[in-house]
Amino acid sequence: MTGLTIAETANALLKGDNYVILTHRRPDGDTLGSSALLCRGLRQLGKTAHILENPEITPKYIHLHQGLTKQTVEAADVLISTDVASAGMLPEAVTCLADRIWLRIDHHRTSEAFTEKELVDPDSASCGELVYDILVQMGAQLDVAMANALYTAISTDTGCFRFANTKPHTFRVAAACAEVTPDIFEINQSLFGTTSLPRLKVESWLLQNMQFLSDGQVAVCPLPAEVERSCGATEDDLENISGFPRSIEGVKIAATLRETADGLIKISVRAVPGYDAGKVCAKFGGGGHRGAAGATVDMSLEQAAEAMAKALKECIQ
Ligand SMILES: [Mn+2]
Repeated sequence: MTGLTIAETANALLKGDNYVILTHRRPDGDTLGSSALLCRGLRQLGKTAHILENPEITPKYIHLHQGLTKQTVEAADVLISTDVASAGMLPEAVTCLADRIWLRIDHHRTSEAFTEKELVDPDSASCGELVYDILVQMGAQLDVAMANALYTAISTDTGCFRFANTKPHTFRVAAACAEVTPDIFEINQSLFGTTSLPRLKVESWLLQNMQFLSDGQVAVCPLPAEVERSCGATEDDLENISGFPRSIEGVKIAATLRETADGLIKISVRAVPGYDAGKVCAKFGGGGHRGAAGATVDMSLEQAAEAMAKALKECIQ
């Protein structure tokens, strides 16, 4: 593995062609937005570029990839991943492609090198900002579609510029988007200004069933799949549901646990500055950022909730 600078990444991309971009499973605004930005930027510069179709993309974000995807990877394709911290984060059907990734662009702190080349900056709030810096270096110009994809990436990974990862650079890149697109208000309104009824029902259930520990500094929220179903909640409705317990006054670190379709438990931990969600999740074989991290465990929902309660209480002491 070679760690690249922005300039070296730009040069390497300018030399090559026939790019296919991979995104992560349970795709969020950052992996989808940064891949769309990269694909459009490469095309603007005369390259052949596609995004490999992600079967888990949700209706809320599907417009970002419209006209950019293809369904298979050919032998001559050069693979790039955006916002992918490990081979295990790739969608199940394409984990076999991990060995073929030529360049990984990412910002996960606990990530491990697994590709030929990588540009990883854990201080960057979003992967989208890194892709933007690379494209600027390559001579690309933001157009409206690129600005909308980029703004989606950075606003979702910063909780609309509220999380502790938000840097001066984040605002500068957001300003560059606002210079180009008339859609900032509309994107904010759709991503942050409205809440679906199923989401409110789930939040209300969580409020009545979550466990508060360590004098209310820790919250543990096991969310049975049956509750999600009965509330009529989709993945779009539940995006960032793990941020909900942490938003309660006094909570320093919180875990939300969901049952996956294959019988495992997906844990998401959110922490305020001074506490390390990534460290907690690493104990369970996962990882992520200080403020937001995750792990998947093979336990029952109750067992996993108990284990998390113990781990979170320890990290408060
Ligand atoms: Mn990200």
